[in-house]
Amino acid sequence: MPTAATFRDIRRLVIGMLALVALAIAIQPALATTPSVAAPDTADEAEAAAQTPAEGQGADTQDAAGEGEAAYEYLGPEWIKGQPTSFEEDPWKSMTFQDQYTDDGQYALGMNNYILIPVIVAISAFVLFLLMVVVVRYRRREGREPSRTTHNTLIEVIWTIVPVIILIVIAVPSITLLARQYETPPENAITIKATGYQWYWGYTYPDQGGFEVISNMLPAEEALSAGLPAQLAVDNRMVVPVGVPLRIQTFGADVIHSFAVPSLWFKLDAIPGRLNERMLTIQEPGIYYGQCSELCGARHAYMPIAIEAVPMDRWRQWVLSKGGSFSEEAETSEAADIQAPASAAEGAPAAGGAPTAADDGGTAPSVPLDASETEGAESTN
Ligand SMILES: [Cu+2]
Repeated sequence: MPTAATFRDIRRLVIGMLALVALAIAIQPALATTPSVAAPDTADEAEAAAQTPAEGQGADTQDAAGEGEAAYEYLGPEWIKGQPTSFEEDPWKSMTFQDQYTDDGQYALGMNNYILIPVIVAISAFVLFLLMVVVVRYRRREGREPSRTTHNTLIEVIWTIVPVIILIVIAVPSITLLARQYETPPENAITIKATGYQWYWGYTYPDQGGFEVISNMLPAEEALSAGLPAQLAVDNRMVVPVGVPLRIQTFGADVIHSFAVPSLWFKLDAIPGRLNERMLTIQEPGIYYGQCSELCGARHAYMPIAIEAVPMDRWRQWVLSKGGSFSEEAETSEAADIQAPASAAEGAPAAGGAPTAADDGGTAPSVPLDASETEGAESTN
């Protein structure tokens, strides 16, 4: 017979477990890791990236978008990495996630494969097993007295603790993933603004002169004859540098669209009057397909997304071929000036201080700037 004291013990146990869950949730932001890919160091990085050239680009690989653009050659169909798999092609792969080409995507896929699926399978199998035991063992039989057993402290403690442990095991990686997805792009991330229109995408590069590339779906015959997937191939891809942090901004020009690329673990709504932003770092050069994922009208199904990730030097070629420009050289030399101790000489404006204080040169403090102050000053520009 369970006593009142036993119930008090159980209650204390449950409260303790809840506190543990709360703690696990609270420490999550601290566990969120920083991106493994370093920020681009312009020249050096471009050189390094150039050493992994996009091989296998024959004359037959030019994209339908290539007309008239000298210098830049688009990646061919052999570079397609992010696209759905048909059941005929590979039944198993057609039912699960696409291969992932970002850190977040691999983390999320790992969580699905090694935590969620095993937990789901184990619980389902256990419940099925219990159900079968009950059905077989306690079926109605002649002359059988029903059991009148109630309360079993050990079992009650177990069925409290085990679910709590399962929840913690799920909560820790889950909230870590959430925190990773909210990570702010570094200051020197390359900004690309994806604007959803009814019914196509526009990609603006504000750091490279603000040119916009309009991207429309290719007609099926045209795509297939180029060896590209119908319904996904576009006339102008969103070309980005690989391996460096990108600041992807989304915006809706008319109605709500959603910029979604499954193989990059990226989905962000494009909303009129609101600029959404998320960091994206692509690990490998390649072509990654996605689609508008917010029902946006009659041709919603015909506004695919195609991202082409290439080494930095090739990306710069592409930007130039589109009439874009680079002010990075100017920016970096400016930054170098600010970081040089000489700039802290008397009369120099105090970086990070209020602009007004810096203006009246005489009163500006001549305290040498430390690195953190310099960074702060840059970020306010
Ligand atoms: Cu749309």
